[in-house]
Amino acid sequence: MKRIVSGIKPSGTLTLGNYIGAIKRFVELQRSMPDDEFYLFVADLHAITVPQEASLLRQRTKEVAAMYLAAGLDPLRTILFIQSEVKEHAELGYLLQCSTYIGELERMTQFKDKSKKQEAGLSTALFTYPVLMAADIILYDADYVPVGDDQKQHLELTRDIATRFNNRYGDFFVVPEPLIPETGARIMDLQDPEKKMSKSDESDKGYISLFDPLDVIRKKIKSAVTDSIGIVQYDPSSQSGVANLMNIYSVLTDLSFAQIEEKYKGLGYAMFKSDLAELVASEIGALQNRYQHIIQSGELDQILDSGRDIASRVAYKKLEKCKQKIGLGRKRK
Ligand code: ATP
Ligand code: LTN
Repeated sequence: MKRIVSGIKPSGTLTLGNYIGAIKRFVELQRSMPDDEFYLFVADLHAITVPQEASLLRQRTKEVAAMYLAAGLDPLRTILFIQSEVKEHAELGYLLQCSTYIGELERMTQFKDKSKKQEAGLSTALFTYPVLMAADIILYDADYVPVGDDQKQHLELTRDIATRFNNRYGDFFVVPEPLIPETGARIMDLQDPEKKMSKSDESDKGYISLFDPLDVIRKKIKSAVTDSIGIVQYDPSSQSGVANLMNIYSVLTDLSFAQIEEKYKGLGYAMFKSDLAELVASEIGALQNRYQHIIQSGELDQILDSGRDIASRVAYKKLEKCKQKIGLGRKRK
């Protein structure tokens, strides 16, 4: 039996990028791997690496959990929990910092990008964040970690940290493999297709929120930046905007790029965008309906309580053994 672990930060509204790159994928994996175990958490400790308003953070934490379920995650087969409710994550994060080099963290492109945007008041935790992410994963001996393309480097670091620990203290952590989808691993900003669609972007025109009204979603797709070539074809180097829309189209319909090209041959962008707008609106519309049902049902708290209890038991055992390996505390008899 394999174990699959992943998380999403409640740091802003969930976007179509999160849905396609992570949430939808997770649900598909759950369907295609019926004998395996799924741990999924809301990474609230990661969200506070940048300032968050307390009541909003609490609200978003629940939103993310409910959205996972709305996307079709089976609560009976998923250990769904909130990261900060399992205190072992933070504790293992500290222990792993002792096996991580400053130079490794300085090389993380996400940190470099985020610190460029904000000069003053950068938190230490934003810098050490990938170590906490490593802890989130190896605490559960994850075999696979489904993530978007932007997390690849963090996963490589996780593998290095786990391997280093194993070399130093003897085989102890499973070294995890990333699972990055072939299509949809990096959905780009609709207004600037050179940039990743991001929930923490200042302008909301470039991203589609899973909570946007459906007519706003349609409008955003229709006004997405394209080019003057006018042919629906997959060529990310000269038609990055169209390539991005084709990615979204392909993930939502399962059509290949060649099939999409064929379908819109001689038809131009207006028809293609209009069809895509309907596809996205209908997918998100269904998601929003299920979300409303879940948020109102009161079931969510029970699911999160039970997730927390199961995850805590597993995490406690692993962490105790880890501390023994390192030589912390008194020896267990
Ligand atoms: P931020 O943009 O604020 O850094 P984020 O959305 O990247 O936040 P998370 O919420 O932690 O950060 O991301 C959750 C998951 O969604 C990760 O697996 C990430 O790789 C994936 N993801 C995020 N943005 C995209 C995107 N534009 N395309 C595909 N996958 C994405
Ligand atoms: N760092 C990720 C979110 C995240 C995560 C994890 C993903 C935190 N812990 C563990 C997979 C496994 C992000 O910013 N997208």
